[in-house]
Amino acid sequence: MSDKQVYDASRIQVLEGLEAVRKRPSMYIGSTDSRGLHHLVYEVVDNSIDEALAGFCTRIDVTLNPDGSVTVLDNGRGIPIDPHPFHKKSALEVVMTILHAGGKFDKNAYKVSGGLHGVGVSVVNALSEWLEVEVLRDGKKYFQRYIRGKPETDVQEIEAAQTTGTKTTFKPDAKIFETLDFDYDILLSRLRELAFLNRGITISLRDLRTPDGQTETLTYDGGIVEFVEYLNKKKQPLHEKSIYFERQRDDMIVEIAMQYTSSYSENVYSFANNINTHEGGTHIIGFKTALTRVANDYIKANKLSKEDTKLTGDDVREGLTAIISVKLMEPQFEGQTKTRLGNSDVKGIVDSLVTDGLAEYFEENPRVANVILEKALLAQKAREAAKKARELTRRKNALEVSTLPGKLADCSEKNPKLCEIYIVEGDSAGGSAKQGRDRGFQAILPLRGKILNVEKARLAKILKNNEVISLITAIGTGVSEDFDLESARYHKVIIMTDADVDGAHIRTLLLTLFFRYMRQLIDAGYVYIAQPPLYRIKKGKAEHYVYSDRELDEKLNELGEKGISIQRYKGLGEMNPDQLWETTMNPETRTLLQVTLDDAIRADEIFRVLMGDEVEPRRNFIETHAKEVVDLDI
Ligand code: 0RA
Repeated sequence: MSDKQVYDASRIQVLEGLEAVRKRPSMYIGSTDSRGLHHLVYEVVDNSIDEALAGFCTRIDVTLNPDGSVTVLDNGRGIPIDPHPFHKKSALEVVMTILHAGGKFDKNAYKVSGGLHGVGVSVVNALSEWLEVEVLRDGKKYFQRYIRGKPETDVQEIEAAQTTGTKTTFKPDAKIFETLDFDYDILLSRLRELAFLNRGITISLRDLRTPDGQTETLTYDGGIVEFVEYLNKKKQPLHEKSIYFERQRDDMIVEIAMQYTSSYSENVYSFANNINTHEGGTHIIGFKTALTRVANDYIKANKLSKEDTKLTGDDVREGLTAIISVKLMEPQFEGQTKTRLGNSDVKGIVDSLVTDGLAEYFEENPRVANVILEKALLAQKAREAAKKARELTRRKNALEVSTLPGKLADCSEKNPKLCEIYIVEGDSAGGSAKQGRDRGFQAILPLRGKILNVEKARLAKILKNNEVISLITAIGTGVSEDFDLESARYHKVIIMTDADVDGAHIRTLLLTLFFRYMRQLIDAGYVYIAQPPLYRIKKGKAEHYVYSDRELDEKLNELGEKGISIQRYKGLGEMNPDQLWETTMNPETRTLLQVTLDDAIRADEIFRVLMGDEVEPRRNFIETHAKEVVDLDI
């Protein structure tokens, strides 16, 4: 893009004030739920990360304040405060109050933010009840405060300063957001990701809402090499050091770190400009193509297999943990969730980097090469064995509906877009659900007992489990390489389990199965968790259902405590069919939680810790996250 175009584009956007952002916040930050709320922090931090990538900032401190505001402090050059040539106001004010004005002054800045984020800090300002910014520059401290995006005064020079930097504090607007509650763990995992992806930068998170001011400081001099080792912390690596390649070409930097473990799953994550490209893209394609080719070439050249074997990509990636991180000037983000990298030149660059780098690594480390490729050859044999088992669960054509599981109470509607399936734990809850449902579009599949833990077994074994077979057959898509989203028989797959230990366990088992073998189902937004009520409150003839202990307290306060009866639901089976319909299944009144892969790594960690072999990390995890997972059988 030429400078002229940049100038014109920003002129057009000036017409659109911050009012537009307040009118349609979701257009700018995706949503106004918890996700959107956290997005505000990422947006501000991204600007400091850009300053770090430009080589001027080494430290970013994020603080959660007791009043619900958040402070982001960096030691960069400070946002310029001089008058902006076009707007005739302080550059700082322009950045803070005009849409898409961020970073336009400095043509030389290595500005990589984009895609999901990169909407600009003015969006954060517009969606904040108030925002205060302090800039340290040229030996002075400057200050400006805004209310819902509007400056209270001009930029003020308040005192002398020795250092440089930018400090932004904002309080998200309760008129915009459904929740104002920042989650320490969600922020920590994103900040940790950023610290891994941008080696050497120090990022801290401090929570002043807690009495002890919980703090974490993250610096990873090893960058994504440490990231891979962190992800493999609870696994058994097949080689001690992770393999690392890096290449810089023109304006692009490509980095790859990889390490094999004894596990059966694949954990390959890709990033473009620090954004997790869940949907993949040209960098991932380049990586996978090269990896498979190098592996097959090595097997052939070194006669590791008697037969004329050809490993597939899945074989070569079994047990692989890898991070592919690219940084480039004009990323093209495509796909449903704008998380697929589209830049076509990236593929070849990544391919040649992996081809050269890995071939050389294998030559220099023949013992490691052998261990890795032996595992891939085993995976290939297992895959052949799984093929037969899988064919049994593959979707049959419409005439063969008799192959659907006997326990499935299907719906009459044939258009998958309109169909829902409730996966229900146990026969008694299944019975209530069958009676309570709208059989027009709601199907019920009761599961008996626990499904198999997919984290501990290869696919061949998993596909012998009856509960898993019923589930996969009912959903219709198949699994793994055979997965076909178009064949989904329902566009809502709803997990409905009890609000107790067993329920939490079954839910996690199901999510693990989806995550590992039907991930596109989650990507497509088809997977949901039903929210049954915890209590029923009766006062006179009026009935109220509440979904949490906090809500119970609020409701009791509201109603006054006289003449009230409270029923606690221990399981779905205790509700009669009408109640179950009204509280949990009726689209008019129910709440469904959509399962997203917003943070696949976080999900993966939870799955791994909760489902893997090692008891110790699982116990630790449960102790620190007791409120989220309740408990599981350890
Ligand atoms: C453009 C130019 C310059 C600094 C920045 C942007 C900048 C922006 C942010 C946002 C958060 N922290 C930041 N730090 C710096 C400075 C150009 C110059 O000094 O010549």
